[in-house]
Formats: sequence, C-alpha cells, structure tokens
Amino acid sequence: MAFEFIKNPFEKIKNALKNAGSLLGNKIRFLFQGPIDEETWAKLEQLLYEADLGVQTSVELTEKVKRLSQSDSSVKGDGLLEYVRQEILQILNLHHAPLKESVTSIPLVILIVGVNGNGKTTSVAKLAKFFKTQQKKVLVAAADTFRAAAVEQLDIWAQQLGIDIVKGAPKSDPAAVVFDALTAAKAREVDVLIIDTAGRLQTKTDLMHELEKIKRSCKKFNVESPHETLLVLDATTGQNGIDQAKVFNQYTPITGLILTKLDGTSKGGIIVNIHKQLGIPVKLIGIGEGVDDLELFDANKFTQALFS
Ligand SMILES: Nc1nc2c(ncn2[C@@H]2O[C@H](COP(=O)(O)OP(=O)(O)OP(=O)(O)O)[C@@H](O)[C@H]2O)c(=O)[nH]1
Ligand SMILES: [Mg+2]
Repeated sequence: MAFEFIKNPFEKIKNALKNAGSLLGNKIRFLFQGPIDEETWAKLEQLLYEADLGVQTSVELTEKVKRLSQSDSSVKGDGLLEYVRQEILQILNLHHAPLKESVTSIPLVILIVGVNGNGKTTSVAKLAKFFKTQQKKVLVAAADTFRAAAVEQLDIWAQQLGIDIVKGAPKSDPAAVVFDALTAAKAREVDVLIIDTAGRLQTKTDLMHELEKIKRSCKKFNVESPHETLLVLDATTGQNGIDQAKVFNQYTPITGLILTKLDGTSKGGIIVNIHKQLGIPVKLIGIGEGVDDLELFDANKFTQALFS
C-alpha cells in the first residue's frame, strides 16, 4: 500500500521484490568487492540457491561465472553481476510466450485454474481490469460453484470494476455456467471472457474431470478456445507449487502461468526454477493484493529489477 502512488511497472516490480527481500544486486556486488577466491564461489552458489533458483541452476551458473572470472580477470564486480543476469535472462527467454490479448473471432477465452488460495479469483479481477483499461468489453464467469463465497467474492470485484458477471446457482454444474457465459459473451459481443474455477474438489480426479468438462463447453463455441489456460501459482510455495503445476499440466495442458505473491515472502528466483523445471512461460506476475497489482511478465525488466 505504501507504494500505491508508483505507476511505473519497473518500479512496482522492484519495490515488490525489495519488500520481499528478493533483490540480488547488492548482495552479489558485495560478494565481488573483496578478493575473489573459492569462498566467493561457495557464497555465490549459496546466495543463488537461497534466492530459490534451484540446486542445478545455482551450481551451473556459479561454475560459469567462475570460469569467466578465471579466464578474464578484467571482468569484475558489475561485469560479473551483468553476466549472471544475462545467463538468467537466457533461461527465462527460452520458453517465452506473451499473453494472447486478442483473437479474430471474439471472445478471447481465458480459463484460470490452480489449487485453492493461490490467487485465482483475485487474478481474474486483475485481468478483467487490465483488459477493461484497454477499452475491451469484458465478461467474467464464476465457475467456482463449489463454494458460495467464491461466487460472492468475484461478484464484489465485478461490481467494483463495473464488469458483467455470469454466475450459476451454488453447486450447479460449472461447465453449464461456462456455456451460459459463452452464450452471453456472443450475444453481447464481448471481447474477453475470463473464467474463474474451483481450486479444490473432493479429489484431484474430480477437479481435473471438471476442468475437462469446462473445456468441452468452450470448444462447442470455438475449437480454438480456451485460448489461454493459465495456471495460478503462489510464488511463496516454492517446489511444492512447481509439483502442483506438473500435475495440472499432465491433465489439462497449461498455456502459461500467473505467478502471484511475488511481493510476499517468496524469493524472486523461483521464476527461474519454474522455467527450468516446467518449460511453461510465466505470462503475468502478481505483486500485491490490489486490483492494479498485476504485470505482464517481461524477462528483461524482471531480471533488471531482481539484480538491482
Ligand atoms: N500479497 C499478495 N496477495 C495476493 C496476490 N494474489 C492474491 N493474493 C491474496 O491471496 C488470497 C487468496 O486469493 P484468492 O484470489 O481468493 O485465491 P483463489 O485461488 O481464488 O482461492 P480459492 O477460491 O479458495 O481456490 C487473497 O487474500 C488475495 O488477496 C498477490 O499477488 N500478492
Ligand atoms: Mg477463488
């Protein structure tokens, strides 16, 4: 909240990472200030590991920087830091794919999935605001009929944002809600339909089956839809979150990730680990609880912030 006045996305990301204690720049700069010896490399590896980059990346990256430093002693401090940043940027660019923001045959359908509490409903609201700001006509579908409170939560956001919502009765079939939402979207010439889903059902199989049904509803309207199936991951859950993503992706192919709570107790480096392990692009990042605290993921900007 203290940084509400900051509108520049780079500054917003940097501040979120700073508040989470994630910034790496000064830590690495400090490390390279003194004489560089074996201890420096051990410390660098530890630092990268603690930033949640994962064991493999931390070891490999340290080895590369060490080799560079030993082969060219003129590269020091900021030079070495920039080398680390470039290496990380390369990993992040490997699976880069931007968010689909428009389609020829409207509506653009975005399905939001993920386990409970990760930030799905909040991200639906943030995305709705994002598209509304672009003068697009937006509709949200409350397909988490499993909990009445979930529908209410989205309803409140929709009212606040002045956006239409389609909701089903409690415990009604989510796939039917989606079908109704798509019918409404067509009739009202909506540009973007964003679908909120349940995070928890009795079993994992139930949840995956439900998502399958929702997808079938979408395909009845347009075989290309949903155009995006975005998995919401809580950055503070580390490896656990990555394992969740693997399960989801196995059942229902994910086109991208929304990584939330990067302003929390997470370490920004988790994003690198995610790219390495999942090969799924991070398309959006959540950096706060407010409706404006969502940014399109830009690897260059992100690494600049992380290494500042
Ligand atoms: N700090 C922070 N909090 C967030 C962010 N995104 C979501 N939250 C918070 O996380 C909590 C859970 O968010 P929800 O959007 O309700 O999560 P959900 O995935 O819809 O949860 P279920 O409907 O229970 O499955 C809320 O308190 C949100 O305000 C973020 O980027 N940063
Ligand atoms: Mg929810």
